This record gives sequence, C-alpha cells and structure tokens, in this order.
Amino acid sequence: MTAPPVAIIMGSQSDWDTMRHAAETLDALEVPFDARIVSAHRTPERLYAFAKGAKDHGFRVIIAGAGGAAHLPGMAAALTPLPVLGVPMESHALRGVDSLHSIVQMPAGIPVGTLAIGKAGAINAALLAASILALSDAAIAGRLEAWRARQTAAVAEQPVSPA
Ligand code: RP5
Repeated sequence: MTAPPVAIIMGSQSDWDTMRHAAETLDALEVPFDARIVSAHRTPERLYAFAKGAKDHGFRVIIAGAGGAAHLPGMAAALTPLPVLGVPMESHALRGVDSLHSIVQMPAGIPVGTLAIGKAGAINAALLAASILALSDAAIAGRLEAWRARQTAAVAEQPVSPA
C-alpha cells in the first residue's frame, strides 16, 4: 500500500502535544499523513528503517519534531532524499533553544528546513509541506489558498478589550 504524502515523525510521545498542531493543520487542508514516534536515540533502528524506506513507501515530505539533543530531523535527512522539515520542541530546561540549535545547525550538504520553536513551527511545517505538494497538486494549492484567505479574513481591524 502506498504511504500518504506526508510523514510526521517525533522523538517521543511527549512531542505529540506540539506536533498534533501539524496534524490538525494537515487535516484542515485535507492532506493525508502518517504520524509516528521515531526516536533517534531510543529507537535508532526504527529511525534507520523508516528513513531509508520512506521514499519507496511513497512519502514525499517528512516533518520531524524533536527536543533537547534533537538529532531526529538531521539523521532522517541524512538517510533520505526527501525534503525534511524540522520542528524544535520547547524543552523544559532551555525553552527550546537547545532543540533549535540542534536542528538548525546542519553541516552543508544535508539540509533540514528548520521552523520556529513549538506550536508555530509545527503549524508552519504543515503549511510548508502542503506548499511543496501544491507545486504538483492543484487541489491542495486551492485548499491552501482558501486557508490563507480565511486566515486573512479572521484578522480584525481593531483590537477589543477582554470582557
Ligand atoms: C527527544 O527528547 C524527544 O524529541 C523529546 O522532545 C525529548 C524528551 O523526551 P521524553 O523524555 O519526554 O520522552 O528525543
């Protein structure tokens, strides 16, 4: 069976509270995805098998969220030719700066498209994944355009005070 176009992988169950925002955004855009826990450190063989097989299984974009010593996005990128979008988790100890630096500072030759720390990064990773797919899928392009138009329409011109 062919995989859906997007894989959302994360280093731990504890990352799901952030990564579910990527999933919800893809759901809103009607872009199918698989979400899996794949830890670079605790399940390295699962990471290897997933990333080596991802393209052949039919995935087209990988969104990878991890925190702390966040090696998952970079290792996945090292093992697959697919585009990898990295989402740094907002860690407790260093508020995600550790995650950000771990993901963003890739050596030349193995790129990871690194997003913002936390929820904003997860949402934007989903939007970027949809944008990549939209290059060759007019239906996704249309839904993305409509999503952006709804967002624009939802921004009030004037602020309101809380009741
Ligand atoms: C990383 O370690 C995970 O991506 C997670 O953000 C962090 C902490 O994991 P847990 O100890 O909460 O499972 O590998």
